[in-house]
Amino acid sequence: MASVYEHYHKGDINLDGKIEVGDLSILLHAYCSDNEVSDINDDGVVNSDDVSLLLSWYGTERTKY
Ligand SMILES: [Ca+2]
Ligand SMILES: [Ca+2]
Repeated sequence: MASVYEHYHKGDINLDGKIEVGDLSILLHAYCSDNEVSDINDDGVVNSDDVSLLLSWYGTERTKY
């Protein structure tokens, strides 16, 4: 799969086209795990770095990257 798709997929975890509370909720539930979908920056762990990345996109639409 193309990396642009992965990038889009990473931020919009629940795939509804927007970065919003649903994505944040999924990410926080996966906090400290190695959940691949919630590991936005791909460093192998879900932590504050991923949360801050998601928050930096919060409210934006991710229908296209
Ligand atoms: Ca979403
Ligand atoms: Ca991470």
